[in-house]
Amino acid sequence: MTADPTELRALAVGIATAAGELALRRRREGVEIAATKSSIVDVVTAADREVEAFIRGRIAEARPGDAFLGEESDASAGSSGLTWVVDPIDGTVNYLYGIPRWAVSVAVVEGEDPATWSALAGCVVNPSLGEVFAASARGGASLDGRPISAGEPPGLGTSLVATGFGYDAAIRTAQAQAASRVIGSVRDLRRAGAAALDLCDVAASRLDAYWERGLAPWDFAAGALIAAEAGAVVSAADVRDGRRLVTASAPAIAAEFAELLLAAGA
Ligand code: LIP
Repeated sequence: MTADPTELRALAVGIATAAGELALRRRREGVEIAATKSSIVDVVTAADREVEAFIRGRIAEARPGDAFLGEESDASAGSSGLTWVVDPIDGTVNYLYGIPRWAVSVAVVEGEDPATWSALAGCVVNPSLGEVFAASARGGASLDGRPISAGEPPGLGTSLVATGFGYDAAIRTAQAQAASRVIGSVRDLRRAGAAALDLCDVAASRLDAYWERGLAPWDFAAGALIAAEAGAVVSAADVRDGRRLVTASAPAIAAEFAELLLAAGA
C-alpha cells in the first residue's frame, strides 16, 4: 500500500472530520464520565471510546496493514511499518464542561520513538468551530485548505505563549511554579486545555509559542507535524522522569524561548 503523504493526509482529514461530527453529536446529546484514569480529574467519557472505535474501524478498512496507537484502547501492531496515532477527543475536560475547545487528532507516522519518528501526515479538527488543520511531510500546513505559517514576533518579551498542566496535583503545582518563572518574560500566558489545538495555533500564528511537559504521543503527533510544516521550531526530544517536553515556537524566538524554559525548570 502507498505511503504517499498527500494521500495519507486526505485520508486523515476524511476520517478526523467524520469523527468530529460524531463527537459533536454526542456532545449535544449530553456527556457523561465513563471512568477516571491516572487520577480523579483524568476522565474518559463514553464518547472518547466510541469516537476512537469509529476512527480505528475506518483506518482498518482503508489501511488493514497499519499499526494503531490510540489513547483509549490497546495498541495493535501492523506489517506496513506505518502507525496511526490517535486522540479521539483531545481536551476531554473541555469536552465534558462544554467548552468549545476540544479536537479530534489523527496522525500517521513511520517509526516507534515519538522523539524521532517521522510523521507523514496529520489532521486536527475542532468541530465546535468547524476548523480543519492538516499537514503532510514536505507538503506544508493548512487551515480549512488555506496555507498557514508560524508568526514572526519581534521578540520573546512581546510573545503570546501557551502551556498546559497534567492530571497529577503535585505535578500541576510544579508546572505552575515553572509557569510563574516564565510569565514575567513574555507578553502573556494562555492555558486553553487542548495540546493539539495549542500546537495548531502556533502553526496559524495565533500563538507565538507553546510548551508542555508530560504529554502522551497522541496529544501531539498531528499538531507537532502541522506546526513544523508551518515553519515553527518543534521539539519532543527532552524526556525527564519519563515525562516528555513538547515545545513549538516561532523561529525568531526559538532560541530565547528554549533558554527561558531551561531556566524556569519547565
Ligand atoms: C490533555 C492535553 C492538555 C493537557 C491535559 C491533557 P486529553 O489531553 O490536551 O494539553 O494539559 O493535561 O493531557 O487528556 O484531553 O487527551
